[in-house]
Formats: sequence, C-alpha cells, structure tokens
Amino acid sequence: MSAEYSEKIRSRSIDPAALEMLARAEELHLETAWDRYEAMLPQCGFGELGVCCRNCNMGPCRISPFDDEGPKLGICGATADTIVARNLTRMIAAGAAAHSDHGRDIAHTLLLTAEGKGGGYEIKDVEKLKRVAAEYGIETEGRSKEEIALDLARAVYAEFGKQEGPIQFTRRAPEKRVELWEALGIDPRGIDREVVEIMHRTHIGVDNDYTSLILQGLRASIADGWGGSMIATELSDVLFGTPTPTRSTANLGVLSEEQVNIVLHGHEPTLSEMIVAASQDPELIALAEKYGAKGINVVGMCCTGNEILMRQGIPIAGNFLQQELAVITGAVEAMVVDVQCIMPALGALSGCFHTKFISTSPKAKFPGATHIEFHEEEALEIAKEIVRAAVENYRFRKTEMVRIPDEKTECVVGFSVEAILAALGGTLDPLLDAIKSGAIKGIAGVVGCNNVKMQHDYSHVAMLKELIKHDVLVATTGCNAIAAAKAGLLLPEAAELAGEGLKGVCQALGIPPVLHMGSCVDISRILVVSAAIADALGVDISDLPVAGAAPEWMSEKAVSIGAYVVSSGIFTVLGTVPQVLGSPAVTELLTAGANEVVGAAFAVELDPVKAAHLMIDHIMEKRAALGI
Ligand code: SF4
Ligand code: MSK
Repeated sequence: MSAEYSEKIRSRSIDPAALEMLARAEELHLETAWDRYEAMLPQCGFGELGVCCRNCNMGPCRISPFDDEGPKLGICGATADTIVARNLTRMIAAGAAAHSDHGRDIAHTLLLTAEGKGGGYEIKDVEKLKRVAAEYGIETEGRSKEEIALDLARAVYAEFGKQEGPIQFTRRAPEKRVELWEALGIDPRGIDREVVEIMHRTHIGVDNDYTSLILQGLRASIADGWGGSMIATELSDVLFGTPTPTRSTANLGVLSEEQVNIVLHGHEPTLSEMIVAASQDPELIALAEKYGAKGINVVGMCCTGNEILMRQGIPIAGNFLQQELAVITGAVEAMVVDVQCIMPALGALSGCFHTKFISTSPKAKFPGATHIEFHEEEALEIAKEIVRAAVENYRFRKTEMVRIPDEKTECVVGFSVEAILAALGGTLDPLLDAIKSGAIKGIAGVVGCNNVKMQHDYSHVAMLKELIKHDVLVATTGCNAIAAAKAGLLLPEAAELAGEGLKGVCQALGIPPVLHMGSCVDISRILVVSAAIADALGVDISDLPVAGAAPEWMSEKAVSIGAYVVSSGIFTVLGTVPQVLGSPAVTELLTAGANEVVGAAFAVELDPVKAAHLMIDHIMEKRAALGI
C-alpha cells in the first residue's frame, strides 16, 4: 500500500495509518511536525553540539569546537565542557521535574481521596496500599484504607521537600547500589531539593566542573526514577488498580465513524480515568444518540493513553507523532489533554476541523484551546462537562472530511511487576531459571518517544524484532510500547518471531515476547524487576544481563530516564544523538568513564539493528561474567 505514496511521505513513517494521514495532510495542505522539521533544516550546529549558552545576559555565547579561529570560551570564561554539562544537567532537571510533579499530583489525589474529598475516586488496590504503606513504616493493622492512605499520602508529600536523608523507594535498589550512590554522594535527598540545586549550580559562576555537574544530574535523575516516577506508578496502582494482562487494540483505526470520538492525550491517569467513567453515563450516551451518534468512543494517545489502556483496556490511537494525525482524520470531537508531550500545534490544527481542543491542567495552557480546568475535588462533574462538550460537538462533524485509516492491531498490555509474578506462578524462579539455562539470554528495557529526525516507529520496531529474535525478553513502556502494539509485538503469537528459547518460554507462560509495562513513569517498574532479579542472584544491577534503549527519544524526560537507568547500573543505547558532542570530555564521561563510576554507560547508535547488537553483546558479556 505504501508504494502509492511519494518518497517523501514514505520516508516519514513505517506505520500505514500514519502514512495515510500524512498523505491526507498533504492533500489538505495541512502542516505537521514533519513539515516544520524540514523547514527548520539545517538545524543550528551550535545547538546540536550543546555549546550554546544563554545562562546570563552577557550571552548568548557559543563555542566553536571545530573552528580554530572561533571563540573557545564564553564571556565569563566557561569552557565547552562546562556549557555542555550545564545544558545537559538542566535537561535532566526539567525531565525529573516533569515526572516528579506528575507523582506529586497523584499523591495529592490520594490525599484528597483519603480525606473524602476525592470527587469520585476510590482506593482500588488495598493490598498494594498496605504493602507500600509498610515500606514507609506506616501501621496498617486494624486501620481503614482511608486512614492508611492519609498517612501514606502525607509521608510521600513530605518527601518531595525533604532536606536530608534518602527517598524511601531508593531503598528498593540492591544494597550494593545504594552503597555506591552513598559513596559517590549521589544518593538523592528530596526531589525538589535536587532540582533546585541543579538550577543553582548551573547559574552563572557556580559549578563549572563538568564531572561535578553531571554527578548532580545523576543524583536528580535517581530522585526521578526511584522517587518521583516510582511514586507516580505505585500510587496510581493504589488508586486506579494495579494493571493485569488485558486485551485491547491500537492505532488510528480505533476511532469510530459512527460514534463521538474523544482522544485523551498527555500523561496523567487522574482525569482520564474519570472521563472513561463519565463516557458511560446513560444521560450522555442518550444525548450522543439524539445527535445521531452510536455512542461515545474514548481512546487514548501517548502515556495518558497507556494508563487507561493497561488499566481499563481503552484502545490507544497512537504515539507521540500521531497526535496531529488523529485530528486530521476529521473524526475527533474532542482532543482532551493534560500535561507533557502535547504539541502546541494542535490548537491551530483543530481549528481546521470541528475538533475541540480542550486543555485541562492549570499547568498546561495552549493557544487555540478551550480550557476546562480540572480539579480532583469535582473530578466526575468536570469529566462529564468535558464529555458533554464532545458530544455536543458531534453535530458539527463534517462527514465529507472524515478519513479514518482502517488500521488497528490487537495487543495484550498491563504487565505490572505483580502481573509478571502472577504469570510466573508467584515467584521469579521460572524467569531466573530461563535466564540461567540461556533460553532467555537477558532482558532489555526499550522505551521512549518518537522523533521526527527518525522514520516514525522504524527504530522502535526494528530493534524489538532483533532483540526477541536473539532470545532477549523485552520490557517496554511509553511510545515504544505503542509502536510495539501497532506492530503486533504485544501478542503472545509474536513469540513466533522470537528465537527458539524465548519462544518456548513465552508459549509455556502464554505471554508476549515484548511485555507492555505502561507509561513513561512506569520505567520504575523495570527498575523494580531489575532490583528483584539482582537481589535473587545476590549481585548488583550492573552485573545483570540487562540493557536499556531509547531508539527514537526526544524529550527532556528521556534524558532524565537515561541518566537514572545508567545510574542504576544498566547500559543504555540512545538512538538519536544527544546535544553533548561539543564537549569530547563530557561525551567520554557519558560513554566510557561512567562505567568506572556507576558500572554502566551510554552508547549512541542510530541504526536500530546495530544498536540491538550492542545490547546483545553487552548481555552476553554479563552472562559470561556471571558464569551462566
Ligand atoms: Fe556566556 Fe557565561 Fe553568560 Fe553562559 S554564563 S551566557 S557562557 S557569559
Ligand atoms: S509520551 S515522553 S513522547 S515516550 Fe510518555 Fe511518548 Fe516520550 Fe512523551
């Protein structure tokens, strides 16, 4: 089918639904992120190398690393090393802040729910509430779930601003890892403190030593992975239920020609859970029918999509680069967004259709959006107002503008740590045995975004296929997980694409070779599994046959993720080039020196098949070192 498209369109994505909508965009003379990327070329070489500084008003300054005549120091005397390290560390701060603020919002919802002000929320996983509360030293015996939740929410809340002492969940890491962090001075204190300290250190004239800057970046990133993100994951499970394997469908074909379509996009499960509930309101369904629709169809996008996909089986329309394409189907009554990864371009684009672009977070407003502000206290009421706005908008759908690609793929999602253990019969032993016997060579965490610099989804899918072919079990989250779903890799039947060993294990357990573990914050689940395996083998995470990758990453959150994964001892391959090459010293530290410090480092490899082999080689080396 793709042969019908021009070379330009074909080069943009491997997803047939995306190609169809890209062609449709061209036909309608609508601009997408791909067009804006082309208009941006060539991108600024100084920016690409990370050597541009705007941290004070004597600047902007830029270093010319490859031009003997050009400046080698900023006006204050900052070197390329300082500037690159400062820029990278600020990216980590932004990414860690985004994840952690998400975690804080979930803690807030838990607090309100415990106080009886939750606007329709209830605590769904009481067992998990008790387990997590016990970690915080909270008494659970003979107490109501609300009493326990109140103490837990307060304890978690207090951790964000903790001035001294560790974050509780960091103690889930193996003892050796914690000792290493302590020895390096990177065992994080409160998340807010670590982010503020980065902003302080990167101010003009404070920390100018690239190693010291990067170490603080690692410290803040650990506060994200083993703090803010893990808090978001664990408390979301407590509130909304811990995911279990669930069947659903993925890609733009989940939009309906005959129903009111509501796309939920962004990252937080709080509002989206309520919109799913509101969409089942008989009165609103009757209203939709009055306008000629055959009901209300809620679908997800990006990580908000992952949240409701894995907990409620709500179909997912696509990943990051498909948000504009969903609007271009002409079939979306409301694009409802919360926070993160939402393109501001959606405002103008929605204006070309009948689509209502509805922003909901007090923290995230957009030109061209209708703002219906979300507050947990009135969650269900606000959710109903949003669903009603979408239903009312169905009347204005222009049927002649509707083109929904006939593409959707079945998937099985929702492999939380608890679900993996259940699939294994309650203990990690079958997995450990499979690793020891070599049936499974190792485990890869493959995660992250889409990026217009790469053909959409190509690197995600090619890397996953190569890994499973070589008997590497994959845990996936975020936009990689959605790419995997669309490619059919989240089905138990995909075991046919795996090597003989992995295939046998998947068939015996009835699981896919690529396990959907959730949204971006749920990379914390991969950390928990890694820690549990390390503890079971009596080693550190850095000793395990485990590797990570972000084949198409683009966000600052991905920088923080990469930093905490490496800080946790996991070798990580990046598929797009980070903006650090202007400092050979920083590049060397990240790709080699880090091995001496945290026992793991980054590699950059744009070819996903070669990248998969870097991971496989690493896994084989670790196996050999463990004597398995
Ligand atoms: Fe230039 Fe230094 Fe100011 Fe950065 S902090 S803009 S390098 S003078
Ligand atoms: S949504 S951070 S584009 S994975 Fe989590 Fe996707 Fe990356 Fe956003």
